[in-house]
Amino acid sequence: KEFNVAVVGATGAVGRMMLQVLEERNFPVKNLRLFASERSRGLKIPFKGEEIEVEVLGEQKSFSGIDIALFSAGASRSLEYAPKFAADGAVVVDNSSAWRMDPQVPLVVPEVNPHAVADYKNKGIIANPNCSTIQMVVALKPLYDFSRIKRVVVSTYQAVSGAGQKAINELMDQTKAWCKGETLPEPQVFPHQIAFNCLPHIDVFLDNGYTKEEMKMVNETKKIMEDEKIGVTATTVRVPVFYGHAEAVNIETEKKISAEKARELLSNFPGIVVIDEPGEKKYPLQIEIAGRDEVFVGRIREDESIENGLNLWVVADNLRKGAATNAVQIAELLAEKYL
Ligand code: A2P
Ligand code: 11C
Repeated sequence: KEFNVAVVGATGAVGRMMLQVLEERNFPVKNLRLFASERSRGLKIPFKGEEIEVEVLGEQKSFSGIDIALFSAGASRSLEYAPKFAADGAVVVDNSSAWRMDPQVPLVVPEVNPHAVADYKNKGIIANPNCSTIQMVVALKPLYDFSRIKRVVVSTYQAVSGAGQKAINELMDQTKAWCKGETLPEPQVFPHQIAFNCLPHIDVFLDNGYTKEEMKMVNETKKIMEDEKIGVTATTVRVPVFYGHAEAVNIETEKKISAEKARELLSNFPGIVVIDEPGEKKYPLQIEIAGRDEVFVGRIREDESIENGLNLWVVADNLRKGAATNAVQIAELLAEKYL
């Protein structure tokens, strides 16, 4: 069976990766439609040897005939258009934050809660979690299945590509100017210089002093793990890396999990690759895992300051497993089991 697929935000960093992943995984696409803004009018994007012209979102009378629509064009477009696509018969897999906490909308990481996909029937929408949440819950799941996790303390080291194509260009332009000894261009995307700097500020600040990115990690983790009681506290940091988010994750479990047991549980879990030979200088690195679809875990240690604790270093490609690959995996589940 083949499906009519749409990608909304097809010209963006995630949208382009969605097209690449659909092609790589040979998703059964019958017809493909691409949507972006007025800025991309007339642009043609290659897919499986064909050139497909981008449509300007909003100029269509209806969206009928689309089976699956992958959205990554920002939350306001998702809020407005996901219900329209769904009303016209598509199932929307939405990469924005717009629908994630809607109790009617499933929030899915296929390795963790694939059964939740069935709830697409409520609104015709499935939400793809935030990139930093996705890679963390994949690493938590095999440990959680062995012993309930009571609390997670996470600090992130997030790539600029998480903030889109303009952010990638900003790090590039600042770095080039610095290398030439020129005055750095003024930041447009980030609140301060990102080249050679780390910013403890991703997305906007909320009333509780945390950023929205930090609270996404807290709230989305509870929903995906289906455990409102997991305590999660996060500090999210933007670092001058192009691709791949890294996370230092501290976990407190109910039962003791030795480092050796954790290594075994993580190694046997689909979608995880353990790289943990510190004596050989082997641990997951952003520049090495960029372009891969798995979640990489290393530096697996027992936390000696508490009875049942572990420390992990978790790295994944934020545009792939953190966004496009996870969305395409959800589309695969839909195609195989539901549509
Ligand atoms: P466009 O390239 O035409 O602006 P990124 O996160 O990499 O910046 O990408 C954002 C994506 O969302 C792009 O494909 C962008 O299209 C799309 N987008 C942004 N604003 C709109 C809009 N008003 N209507 C449709 N697509 C939009
Ligand atoms: C970042 N995690 O790295 C963000 C990007 O809610 O989908 C993704 C924002 C989101 O900047």
